[in-house]
Amino acid sequence: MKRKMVVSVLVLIMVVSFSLTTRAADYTISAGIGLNDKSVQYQSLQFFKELVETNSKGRIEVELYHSSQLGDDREMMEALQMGLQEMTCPSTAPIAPFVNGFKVFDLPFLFPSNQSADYVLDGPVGQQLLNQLEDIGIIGLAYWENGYRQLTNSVRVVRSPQDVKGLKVRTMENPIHLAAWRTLGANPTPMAFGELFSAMQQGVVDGQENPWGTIYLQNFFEVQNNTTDTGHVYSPFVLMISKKFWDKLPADLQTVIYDAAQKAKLHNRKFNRAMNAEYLEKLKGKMNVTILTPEQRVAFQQAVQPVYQQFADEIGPDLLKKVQQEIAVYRQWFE
Ligand code: TK8
Repeated sequence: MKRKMVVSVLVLIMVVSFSLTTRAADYTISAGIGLNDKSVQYQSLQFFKELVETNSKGRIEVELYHSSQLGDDREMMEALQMGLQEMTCPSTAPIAPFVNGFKVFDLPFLFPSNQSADYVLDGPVGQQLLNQLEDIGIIGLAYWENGYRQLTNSVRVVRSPQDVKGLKVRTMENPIHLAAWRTLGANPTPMAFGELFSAMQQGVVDGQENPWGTIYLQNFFEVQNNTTDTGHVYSPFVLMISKKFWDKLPADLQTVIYDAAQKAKLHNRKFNRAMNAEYLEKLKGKMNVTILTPEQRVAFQQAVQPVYQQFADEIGPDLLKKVQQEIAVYRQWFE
């Protein structure tokens, strides 16, 4: 009798633990990005996943997809709108065709530092733009960091706007980026990130622009031999989630996700900044790296200045002014 009881208790424990470990989560999040699994962005998503799965006590499961496995930035945003995919994290540039105000961040040489970008993005203007995503069926959770973009090309060393003339440069799918490169005399082509490597390899484009981490980790140096630290645009990422999915979640799980997004933002910015200088050093062994003097950078800045005039109305003069005022406040008090 006693022995029988021990056996049945053991069986019961086995059954319960089996059903606990195999029990599917209540909700599954598929999160996709364009960068590969070596990127800081992917590592930050892994941190996010761990927080969400732990803090939801397994009720939410997060599956990660890299290298445009689920589509490019625009396609993934459309999938979020339709509720076919739960999360993605595009640069703000491909968001601008969906929510106009995001164009403000595409203006060249807008943010003088990472910290001034944090100040604006985490402040009321940044939040107001995130809120506008709701109108297109998306919840904006947090700004992560892609970072300062640098030019690479396979034709010549670039030190001045003159050197850019005639270069076929791939840009993100964004009118201000196109206009800026046109103003410099380049021959820009918008293209999804997933097609970029082979386009460079096949000579469809001569060059592209992305942060050091992307240039290094995506092996762009294999098909590009020159790079210049133009730093012409600070590119934010937006971690976003489908509103269709969000609205189905109980409030406590929404809090778990929102909280993890903010903590992963800190992880993302910290490691992105820490790694940036290291990736630049590594590239020095693989490409001709040109570091501009302050005067040389000013030449680029002045050359693209007409883009501000050109797009002020489209962006909304009030929004632009507000962003510029916040940057000025940051510089006055924190630099
Ligand atoms: C990855 C993109 C990428 C961006 C680009 O999907 O397209 O050049 O900088 O990081 O978001």
